[in-house]
Amino acid sequence: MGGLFSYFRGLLGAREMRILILGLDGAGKTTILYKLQVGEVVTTIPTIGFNVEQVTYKNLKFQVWDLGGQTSIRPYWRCYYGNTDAIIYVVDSADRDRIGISKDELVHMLREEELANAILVVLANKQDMTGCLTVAEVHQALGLDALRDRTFQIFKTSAVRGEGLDQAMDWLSNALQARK
Ligand code: G3D
Ligand code: MG
Repeated sequence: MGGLFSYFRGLLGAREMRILILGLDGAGKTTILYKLQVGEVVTTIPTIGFNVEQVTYKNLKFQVWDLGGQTSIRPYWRCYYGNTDAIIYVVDSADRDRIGISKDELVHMLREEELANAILVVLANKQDMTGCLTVAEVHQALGLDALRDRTFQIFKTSAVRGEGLDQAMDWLSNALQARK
């Protein structure tokens, strides 16, 4: 069984679980996917400029795409929201210029009715880079204090070093099992 799925083995055989991995382009989503040794990643292109990376293992499905950019493709995202159990939101902590855009995209996403019950994991990624925002600063910049009625946790990670991913996936797995 692949690395990623070993975190979630307690959820195998349960109902289908769907997890979205989202964030601006360059945040580190694809790096995280491969770091977690997911096995085969299938990329589909439902419409121009909108790649979805998908990994499935038994009843667990992970889907990844980039937020930001063209607003014209937003309506297509909805096709992927349904029955989402969790969102892993990846932030480039070194990208001070776009942290505001990242916040806006997150807020926009969380307003979606179909995502109302999704657990949220925020990964303040690229913590290995000098001058990056601290996890507290990312928390603040994303306005996470304003979250209500949402099971969520933020973690500091360095995808390239493989740091912090264990803790985040363990927490998520436990949170998902708690509501299984
Ligand atoms: P995305 O899938 O969210 O668009 P990627 O992002 O996973 O493609 O990562 C974008 C770039 O950021 C990659 O560099 C990748 O190596 C780098 N990156 C991802 N995570 C980290 C991290 O934790 N620390 C640092 N320093 N870099 C990271 P390239 O050069 O290949 O574009
Ligand atoms: Mg990518």
